Amino acid sequence: MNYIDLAMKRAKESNCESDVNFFQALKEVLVSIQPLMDKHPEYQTHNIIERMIAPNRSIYFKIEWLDDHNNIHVNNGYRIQFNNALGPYKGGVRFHPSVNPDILKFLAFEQIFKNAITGLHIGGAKGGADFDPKGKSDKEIMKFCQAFMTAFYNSIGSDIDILGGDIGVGAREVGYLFGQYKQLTNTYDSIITSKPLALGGSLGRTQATGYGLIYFTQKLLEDLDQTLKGKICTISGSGNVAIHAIEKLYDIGAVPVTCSDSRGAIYDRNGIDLELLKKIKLERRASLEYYANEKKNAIYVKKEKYIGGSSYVWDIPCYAAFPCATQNELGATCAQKLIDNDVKIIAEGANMPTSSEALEIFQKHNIIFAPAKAANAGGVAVSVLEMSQNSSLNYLSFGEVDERLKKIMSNIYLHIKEVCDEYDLDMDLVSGANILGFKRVADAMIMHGV
Ligand code: NDP
Ligand code: 2IT
Repeated sequence: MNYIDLAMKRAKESNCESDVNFFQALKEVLVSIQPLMDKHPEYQTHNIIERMIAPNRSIYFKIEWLDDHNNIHVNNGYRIQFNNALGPYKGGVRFHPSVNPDILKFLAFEQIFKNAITGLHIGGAKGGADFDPKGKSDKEIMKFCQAFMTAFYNSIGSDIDILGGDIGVGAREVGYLFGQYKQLTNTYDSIITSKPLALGGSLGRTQATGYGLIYFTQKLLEDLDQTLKGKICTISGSGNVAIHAIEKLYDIGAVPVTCSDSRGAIYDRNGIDLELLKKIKLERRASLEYYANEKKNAIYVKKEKYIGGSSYVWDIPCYAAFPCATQNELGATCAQKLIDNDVKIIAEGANMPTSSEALEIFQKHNIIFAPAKAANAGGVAVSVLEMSQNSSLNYLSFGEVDERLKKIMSNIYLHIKEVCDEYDLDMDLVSGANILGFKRVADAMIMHGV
């Protein structure tokens, strides 16, 4: 049995297989690094796979908090500090009822390679809680964030582990988390990014993931003598990533026609009304149903009406599709529909939004596929710019951050392409990204010694 098969077998035996999301992410990485392993037997000598696929530390904690009616609630909190070979742990925090150890383990595992691919010196981590921010008052959000931070603040630090935003955690939550850390430690230590500007946040961080996704896609298409200009694009989600991807698509002359949330999807054939979308999702934190109430030409389809459980977003013919909501939102049926409608490129804004079966279908049809690890790395990259501004006290303008983001996304593409050329992978950017990220972390682990 070869080394990779053996590592998979051991992972299964240690119950990884029941962590379905983690096992999916793990399998994708391990399958694609075979050419790297063939070329570098030293990774087997150093037993790198087995060492890399187990988290360094997993912290599980209880969060007790009081709602506005003085009822006491208990939630589960987690921080998975997966790998710090390249630098301090770094990764977002997710507040969503679906959060569990499996989901955070897959997110932290993906984060290791994404962070490595940026070329910046950060390790990989992820955290969160099974808390549902929907319907909570501002005071309840504050109370929850304070309790979350109190439960594990002594496990983080600006050169140990730096938190960030993710689903359900934006500038408001980051502000409360940071405030509580300051209160508990009497420091202004930069232990979290995506901070509000007034608390030392970076200009351009809010936009970075969505903008970076489009910069990456443009760079890749440029290489193929193609462009997004004038093209119909479909986007899922309507949060931070989706909204800023839509904004950048308009900037470059593309036509984004869909968005979605956890309750339904919108198709607006003339292009999504971005101002209205921002008003509904960012100001009112309301359902997309209001979009259709205000724009009579738009079609709103409730989730219960999706055919075969496949989001209505993927029924719409498009040149490029950008899944920007959540993991495994784009399954085999959606993939087949996109192909039947002649899609040319898929670029992942969310983390692992494409199921394994859907990815296989895209690969079989030679659809250009930009994996999340590369395509959505602009967010964490600008988080590192935020950390650097906090420590140097030298703050950048929006234009400076945006220029650096463009450069980072372009370099990510060029480095992945170099790996693809070196290993004869043509445009298999999934394998290229996995090999690039894995190699950087593996080399650092060897240098650290056992
Ligand atoms: P937000 O909380 O801002 O938005 C999430 C969006 O996805 C909302 O529209 C939400 O709907 C929708 N959504 C969430 N869960 C589900 C679900 N189970 N089914 C359908 N829709 C769902 O999060 P972000 O935009 O920040 O994150 C989106 C994705 O991008 C995630 O995968 C995240 O890990 C990834 N990502 C985020 C980065 C960042 O910088 N923020 C960086 C890199 C990746 P509703 O409004 O109804 O809740
Ligand atoms: O998945 C991700 O890269 C993020 N949620 C951003 C993490 C960060 O630390 O900015």
